[in-house]
Amino acid sequence: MSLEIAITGKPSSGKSSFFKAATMIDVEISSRPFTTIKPNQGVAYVVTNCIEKEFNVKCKPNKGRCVDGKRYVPIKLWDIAGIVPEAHTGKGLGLKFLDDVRQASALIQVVDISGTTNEEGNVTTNYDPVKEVEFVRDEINSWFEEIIRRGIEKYDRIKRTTKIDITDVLTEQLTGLQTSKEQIKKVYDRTGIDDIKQFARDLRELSKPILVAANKIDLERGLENISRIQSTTIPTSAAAEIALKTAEQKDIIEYHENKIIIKDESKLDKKQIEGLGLIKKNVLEKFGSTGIQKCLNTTVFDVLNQIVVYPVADANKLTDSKNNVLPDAYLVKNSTRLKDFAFMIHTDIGNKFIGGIDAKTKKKLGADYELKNNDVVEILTSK
Ligand SMILES: Nc1nc2c(ncn2[C@@H]2O[C@H](COP(=O)(O)OP(=O)(O)OP(=O)(O)O)[C@@H](O)[C@H]2O)c(=O)[nH]1
Ligand SMILES: [Mg+2]
Repeated sequence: MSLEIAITGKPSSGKSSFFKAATMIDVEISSRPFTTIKPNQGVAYVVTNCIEKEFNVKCKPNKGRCVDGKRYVPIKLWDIAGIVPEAHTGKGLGLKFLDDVRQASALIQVVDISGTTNEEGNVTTNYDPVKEVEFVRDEINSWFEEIIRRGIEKYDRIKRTTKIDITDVLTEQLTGLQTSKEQIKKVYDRTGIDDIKQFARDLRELSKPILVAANKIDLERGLENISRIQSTTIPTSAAAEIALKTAEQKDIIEYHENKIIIKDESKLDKKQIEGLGLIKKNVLEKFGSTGIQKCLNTTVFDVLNQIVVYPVADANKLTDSKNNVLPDAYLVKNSTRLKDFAFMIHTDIGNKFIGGIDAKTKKKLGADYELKNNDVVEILTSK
């Protein structure tokens, strides 16, 4: 069970480019609106300092990898069709395809910050990206609203004959949307449900927060537009990230976060050298990075408040039963209870849970221990 994140946005904003930049899966990319119809899914990674350093050992990850002390923890990424204004009334491809991303815990909204495509994804000049940020968010809220509305209709139908709480009906209605009963209750207590629009907006914000990726920063006008966006925004150039990762795969350059070193200039023509120079000047030096990795990390660690926890079978040796060192790195919500974590690993481990051991202090931990970032824990079970 891995954490899922979905990429959304208007047509031609660069969603599939972002997806390719993050996963290096070769999906179709083109300036024609609605290039993507069927969703793409793949594995991307968040990067964190591996705990191996602290213990002075070398880890052997089961999933993902660890390079130079940086642990790549897998997440699932979705790339979906574009959203146009009034999609909730069926315009464009409508909102039906959003059902594919019900499992996503957060959304990355890719916005064309350069203003060179309009709300339908067609070429224009000076389109205002602020409008784009708002209309896509409104459409996603409308998607929630529609599902909630159906839940309320159901409640109205059954309330005369059955004694049932409206939040229970809504919890059932929203099953699979990554909305918990606690979240629904929280919004219900705070906002009430008389104004369904407001309720839908608040619940969406709580259960599927949106991070804005201000994409195409390599083009002019990007910078001035970013400053006008109100929500959490990270500048990105998906095109630059694809170019750099491709050159790295071909062994043409070394690429680390914000630095590139050309390894073999003889493999490049004049145009390619110029291209790399432009990426360096207009993206890396100006913004610090292409922003793709930053978007994934910020979504997981800041927006979703996740931490990394390493379960081991032996707190002294830091190994699993097959002697692999620090084999697993789990993403869980900060302060998850140890016993709940045991259930996340395996129902069996949860059922047989009797306690835990902190591998750093060797102290015993109880069921209610709240996990913190970089905890390494052995879970003790009854036979
Ligand atoms: N300059 C520049 N162009 C980009 C960037 N990202 C994407 N593009 C271009 O924008 C166009 C649309 O890119 P896609 O990734 O196909 O966009 P999309 O949002 O998936 O589009 P649909 O699937 O049609 O909704 C393509 O021509 C890309 O090359 C970027 O960071 N910089
Ligand atoms: Mg696409």
